[in-house]
Amino acid sequence: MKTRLTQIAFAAVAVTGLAIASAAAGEAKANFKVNGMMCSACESAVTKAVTKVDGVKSIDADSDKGTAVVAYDPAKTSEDKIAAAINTTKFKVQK
Ligand SMILES: [Cu+2]
Repeated sequence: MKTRLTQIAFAAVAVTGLAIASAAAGEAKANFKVNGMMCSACESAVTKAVTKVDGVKSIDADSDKGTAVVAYDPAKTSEDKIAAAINTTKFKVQK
């Protein structure tokens, strides 16, 4: 009986934790294919441009994969706006 109660308590904590995480997040993720990035300087240029967009929380630009994974607040910005920011650099989003 005691074990069972403990399990229920743990489940309650887990569910509450999830709810808080998604409420606080207000977060969406977009994965862009970006043409032309060759090295870390290219990644920095893309990162810098995307970081300027209000609502962007994080970006992981990877020149090896040719991708930029961006976490953002969908209430503040959109995939289109982030793509536009990437396109202001010499690297272009591949559609
Ligand atoms: Cu480069």
